[in-house]
Amino acid sequence: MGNVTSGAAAPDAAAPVAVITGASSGIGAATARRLAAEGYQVIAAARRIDRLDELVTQITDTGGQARAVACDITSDESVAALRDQLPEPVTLLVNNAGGALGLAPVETADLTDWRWMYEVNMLGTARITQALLPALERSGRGTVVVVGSTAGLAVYEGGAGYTGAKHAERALAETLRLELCGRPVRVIEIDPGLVKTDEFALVRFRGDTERAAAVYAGVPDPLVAEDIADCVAWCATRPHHVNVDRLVVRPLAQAANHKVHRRE
Ligand code: 8X3
Repeated sequence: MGNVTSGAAAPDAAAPVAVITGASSGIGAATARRLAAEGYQVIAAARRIDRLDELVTQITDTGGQARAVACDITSDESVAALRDQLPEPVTLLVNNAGGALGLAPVETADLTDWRWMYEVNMLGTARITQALLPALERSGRGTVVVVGSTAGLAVYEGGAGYTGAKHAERALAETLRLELCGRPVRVIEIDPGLVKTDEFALVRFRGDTERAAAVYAGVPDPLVAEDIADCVAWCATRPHHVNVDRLVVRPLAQAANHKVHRRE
């Protein structure tokens, strides 16, 4: 897809550039707002340009710098078009785009769903990371953040497609860190547990609002998108020699993937 760019505050050339994928909602949008507040020149990337435009307006209205770029991370052409219009230096890439589809057991799961999850979580992250690595390295102080999931650390029934994709994404992040050792790009993995956002569960259950609501039912204070944005901002703003390899973050009510306290 050809990329559409819109919205811009007068750019402060000194501000470091942060590219955030999946920025049209949830964790991505919250991260865009937070990084803009931290002084980054935010490039908000996602497929839905109308949602990005709203986000950019919010950010610029509060004095931040942001630009929206329509980008589909499953497309080579779209990612190349994004790369070719980035100002430099690009110091931060937040790989947030991803998602889950379905919760069917291995016996009956639709492998088309699995293919989609591998495309958006693993290959999408790989594609844009490959494209932006030269610019990140040229900055002399690059950071790649991979927003993974606790689903990349353990498995659960019905989750093989998603946990498989998230395990793969974690392997990508770990491998990249090894390969870049000695070069000025750090790789940080943030693995959230239960985060209540508008879309994650709704997408997983294809718009079934009851099933989506049940994911969070009775859970006191699930994490929200801003909690993860806070983690991204904290990791990204450490001195560049400090590499937080992996941050696992869950709500207090979730001791492990399967161990969730719910009020009656
Ligand atoms: C979301 C966490 O537990 O729904 O990435 O797989 S879980």
